[in-house]
Amino acid sequence: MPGVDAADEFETIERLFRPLAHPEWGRGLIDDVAALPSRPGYDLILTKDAMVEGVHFLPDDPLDTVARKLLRVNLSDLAAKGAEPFGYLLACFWPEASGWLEREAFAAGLAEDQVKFGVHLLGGDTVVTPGPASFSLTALGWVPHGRAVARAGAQPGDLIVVTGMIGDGILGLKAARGELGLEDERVAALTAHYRTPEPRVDFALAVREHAAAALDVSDGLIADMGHMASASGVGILIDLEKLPLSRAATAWFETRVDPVAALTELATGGDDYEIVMAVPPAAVEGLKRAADASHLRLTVLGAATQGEGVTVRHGGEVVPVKTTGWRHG
Ligand code: TPS
Repeated sequence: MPGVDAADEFETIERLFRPLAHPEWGRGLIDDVAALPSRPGYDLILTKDAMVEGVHFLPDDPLDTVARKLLRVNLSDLAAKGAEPFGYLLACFWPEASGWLEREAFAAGLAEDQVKFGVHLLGGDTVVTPGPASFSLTALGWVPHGRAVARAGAQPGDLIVVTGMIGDGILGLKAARGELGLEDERVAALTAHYRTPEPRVDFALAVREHAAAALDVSDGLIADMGHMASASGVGILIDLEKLPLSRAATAWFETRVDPVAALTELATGGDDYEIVMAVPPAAVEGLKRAADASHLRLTVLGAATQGEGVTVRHGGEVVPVKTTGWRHG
């Protein structure tokens, strides 16, 4: 729809986004700002992630899943910090040629996940661009004062623990691109994981109670562990054969001739949105109980050590890893 004018911006806000606004703080999206009361005893935790067509999602990814993923990757960041989400700000950069169908699908995706995760739209901006479709979202959450979990904080001797499965993000991207020769059912499961990953929102409290350091796995497990290691001033040693693989990832793995290369690919691909934590040994039992209660798998991959960087072993031998994760040019 070329030449989208100001009326469309206002109609987009009024018809599609106003129903998503926080009933009080969003001011019906008719003001220039949102206004929220401070919460005594809590810190406000904010995070922002952008998604650009061709970089973070594929041109034929449905717009409702693009919206849901945008919200979910931000909620994943909050969860890894131990924060409970309540709202978000949104900026949409619609291509000149985009029309109402895309905007309606996008808003419908947000509406669905707002209910699932208990968050509301607080405000934002809607513009038209000559470039690719792009979206940016800032998520907000609360943590009791001083309790936000940092990337720094890992100590030598802490165990390195990860939630869920690793590798479905990169395999999901391959599946969505039609590059995986697996059964349809597996391709569908992986594509769904790539398009709508599951942020560990319910696990935020456990992260805050038991982890010394944490972050979510977006760039790639090894790269993200590297971020934790450098922020904390420790080394991290992990055993690649401990990588938790879904049934679909296991099916893919069994087709590979070089197991070390295959596991390395999964541990560096990114888009997993699991939480990797450094956990003091005495806290591991408590964390496991919390994971059992939310039917979430936990895997101990290795430990923090003296030194620096991430050392990856397979069968006890050190594996050289050249590219540790996703990097924008
Ligand atoms: C079409 N990818 C892109 S950005 C990123 C990853 C793993 C890291 C997190 O982003 N190609 C397409 N879609 C994708 N999702 C990827 C590649 C993989 P950021 O560092 O911007 O937060």
